[in-house]
Amino acid sequence: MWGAATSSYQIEGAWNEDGKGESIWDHFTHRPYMIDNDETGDIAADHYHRMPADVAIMQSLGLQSYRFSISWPRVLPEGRGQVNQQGLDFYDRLVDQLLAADIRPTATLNHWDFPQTLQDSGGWMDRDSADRFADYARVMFDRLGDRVAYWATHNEPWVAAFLGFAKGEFAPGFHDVSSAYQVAHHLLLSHGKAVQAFRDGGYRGRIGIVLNLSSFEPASNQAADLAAHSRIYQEFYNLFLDPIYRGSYPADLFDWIGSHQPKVQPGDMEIIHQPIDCLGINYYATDRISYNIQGGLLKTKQEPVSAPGWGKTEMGWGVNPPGLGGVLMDIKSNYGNPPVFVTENGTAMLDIPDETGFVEDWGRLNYIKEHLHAVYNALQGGANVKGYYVWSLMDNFEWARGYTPRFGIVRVDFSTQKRTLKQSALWYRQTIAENSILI
Ligand code: PNW
Repeated sequence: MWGAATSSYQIEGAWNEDGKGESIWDHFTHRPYMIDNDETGDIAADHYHRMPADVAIMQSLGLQSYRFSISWPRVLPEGRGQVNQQGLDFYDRLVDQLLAADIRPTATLNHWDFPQTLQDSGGWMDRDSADRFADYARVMFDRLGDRVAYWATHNEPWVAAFLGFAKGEFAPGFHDVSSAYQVAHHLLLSHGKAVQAFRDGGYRGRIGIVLNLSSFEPASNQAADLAAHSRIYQEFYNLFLDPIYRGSYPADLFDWIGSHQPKVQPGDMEIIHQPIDCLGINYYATDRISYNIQGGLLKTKQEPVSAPGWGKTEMGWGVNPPGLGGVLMDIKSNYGNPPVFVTENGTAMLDIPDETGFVEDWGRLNYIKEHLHAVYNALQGGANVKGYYVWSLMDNFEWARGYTPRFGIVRVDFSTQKRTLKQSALWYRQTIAENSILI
């Protein structure tokens, strides 16, 4: 299944229209110096007002599925209680337009734009957030559950917990590593409760979670580097995959972090350990891991790895297509070969438009092509890959980096909101049409 992905805060704009409540990303971006050039998602790609035209672009590309996310405070302005009918209607129309265009909707419930009202009373650090999330999930299942093909509870809980609560680079911008582990636990607990609600309601479609699974290589075969690699692997993989697939947290990592361990109540692990239908994997890059005395709680250093001939992207990330194959084979071997989707893969490279707005983005095109070869190889190796989504359908608000890094296969001129297909989009359209990786 060929697709493309976006997220609500990164494209919608209309941050305070039609009854929408404030999200932690609205709040964070409105504080000075939190984002490059003090940019915000107030308008973003104006998708909230241009949705029908954007779906027409998807249809022209021949997308078979579109992965979007739902803004929780657009639907529940206070995070709980009163439903904002206009917000709910927007997603209802989006789903209907997608189906009319023969595009399967894949909806993510939390791509980080959490309600500020709930943040003010403790947010994800508060255990109650898990029940609030399940209530919100139920509202969405009730309205869209008859038409959405795939649901994801959370997008990249590691990023939400650690960049949001330990490193402070993302909203809500806290610096407290203990909170990050507690938030990770509450995100998992809320995931389990939402899956339970989904099963109890007997809705159509399937449900899972999306994780950011980079590939990690130890810098050497010395014991200190191997142990450092193991800690990083446990933090990004086992911390989330083990509770879901095995019902336990990684013991070695928990010994290492000691007093930073989250509080877990009896019964929590059973709630988290629910069967899920599929796993979403976001893959961008590979990092080389070494032991480093100054490397934070885990005492590690991460350095980007690039395959021969590739430099670094606009994000400073390396490019290593075989890494994606490695991740897919890893999940196959260690977690019982579940159905997986590559729910994000793509790159920000310097785009230089011509006077019509067209971009010959051969670098991005080659990036996508080589990663598709890696997916193909993993399929040949028996990995259960069901689909691939390019990140991203269109240029958008790249979080703390604002509008400078552009990930789209469709260019957005943010001064006019004009959309122009890039070379990579033309190539992707043909690849989808022929169901084969074009050289
Ligand atoms: C993912 N990191 O985010 C997100 O799901 C997207 O919203 C985002 O636009 C995309 O990747 C590109 O960045 C990440 O620093 C952001 O490790 C940062 C990191 C990882 C993933």
